[in-house]
Amino acid sequence: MTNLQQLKQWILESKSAVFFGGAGVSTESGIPDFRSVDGLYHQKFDYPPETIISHTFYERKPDYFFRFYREKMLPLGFEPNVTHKVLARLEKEGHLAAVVTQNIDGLHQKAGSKNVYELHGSVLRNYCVKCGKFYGAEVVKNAKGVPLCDCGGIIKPDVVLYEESLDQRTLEGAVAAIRKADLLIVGGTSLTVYPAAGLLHYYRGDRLVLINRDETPYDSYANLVFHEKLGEIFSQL
Ligand code: CNA
Repeated sequence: MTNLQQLKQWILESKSAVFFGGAGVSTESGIPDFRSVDGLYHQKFDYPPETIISHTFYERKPDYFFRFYREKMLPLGFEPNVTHKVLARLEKEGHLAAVVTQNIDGLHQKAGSKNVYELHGSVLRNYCVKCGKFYGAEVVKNAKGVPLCDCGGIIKPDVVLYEESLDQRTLEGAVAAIRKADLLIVGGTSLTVYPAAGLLHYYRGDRLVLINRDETPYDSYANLVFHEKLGEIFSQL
């Protein structure tokens, strides 16, 4: 049996699979990831991206933060690709219980997935830090400089910055789904950003599948490894 046949069989047999993904899930929609050669980390800025996307930097230089955020982190106008769509279908068919994602682009929901744990938040949700009023992404996109609420407070994207902690309820939901999973498919993530990458350790089963173009520190833990593009695998599922 080939690895692909094995994966297909495991999916068919599964009733509580979880897909755990990262930026590589959306590169085939045209959104660059952070660490590939053509990703964000290889472009030139005055500061490294980790510095700009940190809470300290956001507090100290909000105008610079929002300039970078608008230009590089606000993925609006993109469409789900085959991986997002097949995952939504597998949920409908009763094989997939949840998607746990490090992405902030909202494309899983756009593809139809219902049970999505967004570990790092979403650019589609934005709140005034003073009065809590909700704003969509367009207001942030179209603001000149720092986006401001009617009350004068800063409109902050509901995105987890470096130095900020993950939302506790989201984290607990993701952990519970992974604990219960009879199949865990991990894809499009370098598995280097913590605590997200550590969630893999909650999986108890022996059907851990890793689909990533580049090698990851967890390759040796997996029961099946594909060093291929997600689209190539998912278009065959
Ligand atoms: P990463 O560290 O950039 O790693 C991405 C991984 O995906 C790399 O190992 C690539 O080899 C792999 N990859 C890229 N394209 C494909 C593909 N088509 N098929 C298979 N593998 C592919 O990204 P992580 O998600 O691991 O890092 C976590 C960060 C990135 C999170 O905080 C995200 O919020 C953040 N991020 C999100 C987006 C988004 O929302 N679309 C975009 C860029 C960065």
